[in-house]
Amino acid sequence: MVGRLILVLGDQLSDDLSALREGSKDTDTVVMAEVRAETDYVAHHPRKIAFLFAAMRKHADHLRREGWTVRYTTLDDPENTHSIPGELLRAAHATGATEAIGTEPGEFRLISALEDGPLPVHLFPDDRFLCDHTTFEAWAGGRKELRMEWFYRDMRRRTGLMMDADGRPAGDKWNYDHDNRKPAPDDVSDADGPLKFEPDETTQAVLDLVRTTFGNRYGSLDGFWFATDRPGALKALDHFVARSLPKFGDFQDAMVTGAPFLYHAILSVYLNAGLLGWREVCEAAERAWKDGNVPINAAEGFIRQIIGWREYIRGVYFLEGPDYPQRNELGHSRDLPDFYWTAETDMHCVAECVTATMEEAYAHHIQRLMVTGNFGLLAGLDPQQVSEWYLIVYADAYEWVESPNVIGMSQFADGGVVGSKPYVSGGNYINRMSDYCKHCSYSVTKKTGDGACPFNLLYWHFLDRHRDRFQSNPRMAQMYRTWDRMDEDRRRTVIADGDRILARLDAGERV
Ligand code: FAD
Ligand code: DLZ
Ligand code: SF4
Repeated sequence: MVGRLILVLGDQLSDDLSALREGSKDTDTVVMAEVRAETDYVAHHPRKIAFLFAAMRKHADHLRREGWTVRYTTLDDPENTHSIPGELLRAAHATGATEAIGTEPGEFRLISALEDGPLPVHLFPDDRFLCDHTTFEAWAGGRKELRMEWFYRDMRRRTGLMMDADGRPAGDKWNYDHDNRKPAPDDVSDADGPLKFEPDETTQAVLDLVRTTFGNRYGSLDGFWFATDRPGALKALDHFVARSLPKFGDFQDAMVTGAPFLYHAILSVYLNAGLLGWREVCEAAERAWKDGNVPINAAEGFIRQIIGWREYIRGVYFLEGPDYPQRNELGHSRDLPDFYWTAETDMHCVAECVTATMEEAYAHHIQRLMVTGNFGLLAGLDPQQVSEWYLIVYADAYEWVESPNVIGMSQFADGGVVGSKPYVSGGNYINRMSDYCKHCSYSVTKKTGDGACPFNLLYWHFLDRHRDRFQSNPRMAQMYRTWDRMDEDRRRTVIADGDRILARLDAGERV
């Protein structure tokens, strides 16, 4: 009997995958492929490609050990058609299969390519998430605003995570974010960072292939340390819970020069590829809190990121539809400055975040939101160019999660679906949460003139140029009152200085 093909994509490396559950080990063939269509739809960071290829190869071996027949195409296979539909068709010719099944990809581009390809693929829902599309639509339906906090509370009730028996949240508070805003600690070092893994033979072969093929691209492969299989990802989870989670809550928003990881989980890369699942990760945090090893604000804060933010962001992507990544509600059109690729800027905060990103394909949330994202929004950068940058540079970036975070949360290009107000700040916020300003050639206390922090200038410039849209937003009224209280000369100087910074950006001059 001729079986079907079961497509497993690079970010579907989970044992409990809907397409595998629907398939048969006796008759079906799993198809996995390293293809240029996926490595090149944006020029992904080589570290991300290396991570995925090594993890894909090991997962293929794992599936074979589990009794599956797996047809795996490597990037350097001379017969490789270099597209997922092409590889499915080739597999169909080789096996005689006339049907293919798969799990819904996390990107509209690939969903259409599979549905409209030469061998149509029947897609099953990706149920590795807590909230399916129908549940999210039902939650969103009829609401004026899609606030994450309300969604999160539903997810807490639904999972029972950190809930008392009487249906109340543990500690009688849903959200401990207020306790999670401590500035950078003095004594932090990378010793507190993630568990690092020596590349084994499979990973080394992939690193050689990626270096040869993508060596000219932006991003470094040196010192590659990601786990590339599930046992490694589980060790990384244990390490995070024991070493960093106790302090995760307190220092979640802090930024320190030379310490890119602080007490963050560095688990999104594994979660998004399918090496870890949301439930086991949340249960590990809950257990650590119940055992008294982790304070409540840390466990709650972490669980909120996973069953709150992560699920909410995915819900928004699929609810809003394929045009979402193209939105540009504020009409921003400035080109992405070169320093996003080179780190060659006098703004120490930006240079730090971009350098860490080049080296690690990682930056933590506040660096992404309040440094590189904040600058993009203040400077009026084209949100599609900003979004493409984020999709390229981070090892955890896939469109379902990257796009609502960038187009929505960070650039306000969705007009307020994800956030009720734009995440903008002047240099003061960065100064409070980091040691960056101490090492900067700009002065964070200087509000105008030579050497004034560009974030300070562009903050007011942004508010002024978008007054019509934002001045009636109650959450921004205070900012406009402060601006309006400044004397007119000062306001004129700020705008002129802001114009000068923007003109320098446009001229490609160093900022
Ligand atoms: P931690 O800070 O330790 O958080 C724990 C986990 O919570 C993460 O592993 C992640 O799975 C989840 N999480 C937290 N916040 C979010 C969020 N807003 N959306 C989704 N999951 C979240 N996350 C991605 O996974 N991929 C992206 O491409 C991505 N792009 C982003 C772009 C911008 C502009 C911003 C502001 C945020 C982005 N995020 C993205 C969210 C967040 O920054 C990363 O999930 C986080 O930095 C990953 O590192 P960590 O594992 O150390 O996370
Ligand atoms: C990101 C990525 C890359 C770089 N390469 C591959 C690949 O060669 N083969 C594959 O199956 N998947 C790859 N991926 C992941 C896909 O791009 C991902 O499945 C879609 O973007 C949907 O999330
Ligand atoms: Fe960044 Fe301004 Fe601080 Fe410099 S002074 S590090 S540009 S916030």
